[in-house]
Amino acid sequence: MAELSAQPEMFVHTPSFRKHCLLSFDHTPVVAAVQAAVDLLRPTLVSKLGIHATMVELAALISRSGADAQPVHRDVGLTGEEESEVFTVQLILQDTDEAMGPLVVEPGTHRAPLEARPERQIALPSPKGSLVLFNGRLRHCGGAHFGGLDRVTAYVTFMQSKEAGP
Ligand SMILES: O=C(O)CCC(=O)C(=O)O
Repeated sequence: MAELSAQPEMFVHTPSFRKHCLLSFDHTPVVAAVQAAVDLLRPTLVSKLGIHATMVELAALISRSGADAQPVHRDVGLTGEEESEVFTVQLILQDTDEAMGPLVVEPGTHRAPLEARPERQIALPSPKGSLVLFNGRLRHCGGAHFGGLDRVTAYVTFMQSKEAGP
């Protein structure tokens, strides 16, 4: 498989010990795995985003021992103004335990006003092959990587098309 080449730091929060790599056709096995994940989740994605949703990012994210937790953030809905719905499908490419800094989410915050204080955070350690689907308005972050193997995920993000509607 082609070597993954890191993108400029602007693509990832807290870039130290993290690499963000846009995926291309050179990365056939990963792209095929993401395609299979999307096929599986297609009914849900279509119900949330409509049939005309567009893919806005296809990438891999690698975090290494030493990576700090990212600031908790939303991918969209930052202003409180109405924005297109966005969903991300994350594919976990190897067994990921708590120490490897899995995705951390604040459940329900995709529906909460921006100023609301979240009630709880949960980390999502996951076995290889797991899929995580989340709303881009959800408050989340990559956790701190305290040691062990690199954590590698691939993900694809889709955005509702405003013109066509759901
Ligand atoms: O590490 C993760 O799973 C999430 C990463 C993330 O939210 C980001 O880089 O914006």
